[in-house]
Amino acid sequence: MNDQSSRQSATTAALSEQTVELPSWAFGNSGTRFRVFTTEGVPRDPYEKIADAAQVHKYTGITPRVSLHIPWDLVDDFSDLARHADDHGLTIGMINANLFQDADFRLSSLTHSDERIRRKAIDHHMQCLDVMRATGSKELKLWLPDGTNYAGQDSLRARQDRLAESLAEIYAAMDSDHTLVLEYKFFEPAFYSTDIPDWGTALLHCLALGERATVVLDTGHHAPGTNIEFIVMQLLRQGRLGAFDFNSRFYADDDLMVGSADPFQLFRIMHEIVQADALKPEAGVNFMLDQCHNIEEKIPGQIRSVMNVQEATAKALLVDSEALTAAQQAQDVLGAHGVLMDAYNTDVRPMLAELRAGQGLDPDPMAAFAASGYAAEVAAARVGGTQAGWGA
Ligand code: LRH
Ligand code: MN
Repeated sequence: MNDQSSRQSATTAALSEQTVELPSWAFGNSGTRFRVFTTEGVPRDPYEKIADAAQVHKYTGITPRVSLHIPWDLVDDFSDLARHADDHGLTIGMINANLFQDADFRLSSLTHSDERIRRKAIDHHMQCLDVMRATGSKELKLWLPDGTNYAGQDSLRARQDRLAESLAEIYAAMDSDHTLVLEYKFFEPAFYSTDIPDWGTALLHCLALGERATVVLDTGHHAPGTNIEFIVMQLLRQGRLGAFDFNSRFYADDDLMVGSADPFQLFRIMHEIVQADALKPEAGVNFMLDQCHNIEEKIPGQIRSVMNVQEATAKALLVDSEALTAAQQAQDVLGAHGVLMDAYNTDVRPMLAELRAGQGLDPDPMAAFAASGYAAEVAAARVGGTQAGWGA
C-alpha cells in the first residue's frame, strides 16, 4: 500500500468507520471558579442535551453516542431516555460516576478511612450499573478525585489498599459484558497527593481487577511536557487503553477543544493509534470528548472539536508507513521525521469535505449548522426552567 492513491482510499474507508462519543455535560453551562457564564438555549435536562448532541451527529455523521454523567443526568426513566436517544439516531454511551460533588466525599470517597463513606461511594457505582442496565450502556467510567492536600494527612499506602478493595467490589458487581474504564489525573481537586495520579497507577489497579478493566486517557490530565503518545502506545501494548477523554490545554485541566491548543500533539496521538491498528471499532478504544465550552457556543464547539479529531486522524492515516519504517530501520533521523511531517503538513480538509459529501452531508458542518437556525430555535423554545450545568 505504498502509492498515495491507495493510501487515500484506505484513509477514506477508515475515516468512514470512525466514531466519536460526546459528553452530555458539554452542552450545559460550565465555567471556572471565577464564574459560570450562561447562554440562551442551553438544555435544561438530559432530553434536551441529547437533542443538541443529535445536531452534532446530523452535521458530522460520526457521533452516534452520548455519554451521561450521574447524577447530572438523572431522570425518572432511563429506558425512556434511551428511547429518546434512539429517536434522535443516538445511543447512550459511557456512564460517568461522580465522586467529586457529594459533601460526604470532602475527605475522599473510595479511599476514605471511614468504611461508611466508602460504602456510600461504592453504592453510587451500583446505582450507575443500574443506569447502564436500563440504557444498554456497557462502560462504567470512574474518575477518582480522591487525594490529600498536606503531607502526613493520610497513609498513601493504606489509601491504595482501601482503593483496591473498593474497586474490586465495584468490578465484582458488573455484568459479564460490562467494562470498567478507570481515569487518572495528576492533580486537582487535591494538591499534595492524588490516589490515581498517572497511567501506571491506573494500569496496576486494572491489572489487579481483571480483563474488563481498562484505562481512560484524558489528554488534559498530565504534567506539562508529558509525552502523551508514549502512554497511548504503552497502554495499547498492554491491551488496556479503554477510552480517551479528548480535550486540550495550555496549562492545567483547561478542557478546551481538542486539537485547539496543540494540533500536532493530537496528530502524534492518532499516529500511535493508527500504527497499532486501534482506530477500528473492534479494537475497543472509545474516542470520547470531555470538554467544557465556557465562552464559545456549545454545539458549534463540539462540531469543531469532532472535525479536529477527524483532521488529525486523516493525517495519521496518510503516513507512508513503509517509508517511515524503512527510514527508521536505516537510522535516517531526518528522513523518518520528514515522512511524518509530510503527512502532518497535508491539507486533509478537501478529502474530508469530499467524504462528507459522499455521505450525503454538507461538506462544511459548521456553516451547515449555523444556517440551520437551530440555535435561535432552541433559544426561543427553552424559556423558563433551570439551565443544566455547573452552578445550576
Ligand atoms: C475530571 C474529568 C472527568 C469527568 C469530569 C467532568 O477532570 O475529566 O472525566 O468526570 O472531568
Ligand atoms: Mn475526563
